[in-house]
Amino acid sequence: MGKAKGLCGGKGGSMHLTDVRIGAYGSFAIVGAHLPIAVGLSSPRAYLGDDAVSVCFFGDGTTNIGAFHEALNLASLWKTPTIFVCENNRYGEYSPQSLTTPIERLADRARHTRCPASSSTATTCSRCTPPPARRSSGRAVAGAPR
Ligand SMILES: Cc1ncc(C[n+]2csc(CCOP(=O)(O)OP(=O)(O)O)c2C)c(N)n1
Ligand SMILES: [Mg+2]
Repeated sequence: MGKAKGLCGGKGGSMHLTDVRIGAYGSFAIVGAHLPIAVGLSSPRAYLGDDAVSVCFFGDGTTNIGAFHEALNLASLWKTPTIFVCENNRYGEYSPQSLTTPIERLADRARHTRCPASSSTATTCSRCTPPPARRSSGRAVAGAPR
């Protein structure tokens, strides 16, 4: 059931959450479709000179989608302040990572584009040392050409 007072006025589910007033530019039913959009949205930030970054979240299965690799490629080439957060629950729908993905450590997928990447097994950011969100944010801002 959709909620009339919900984010999308009851017209979309969890894959269509958008509220541009708070900077939530969309989740989409096509796995990985939001990643190039996040890069595109963060691209002008580099020229505006502020410290804002785009943060996009996705799952382990999404790293097998072409849009993931395209997004990393452009983010690295243009040095956009984009943070890619992969939440690895080791499954894409019903398929375990071992049946769909030839590598174990998914952060390695960033290597071929030279995007700096790190992994953590902590389930809350405050337990990570050093906090990867803060470290990634610093990198993203530093990478942006001013
Ligand atoms: C292009 C595309 N292919 C297939 C699907 C069907 N689908 C929806 S969620 C999903 C699995 C996504 O797995 P993962 O990225 O690991 O995210 P998780 O749900 O585990 O957080 C799939 C294959 C889809 N929505 N879009
Ligand atoms: Mg998953």
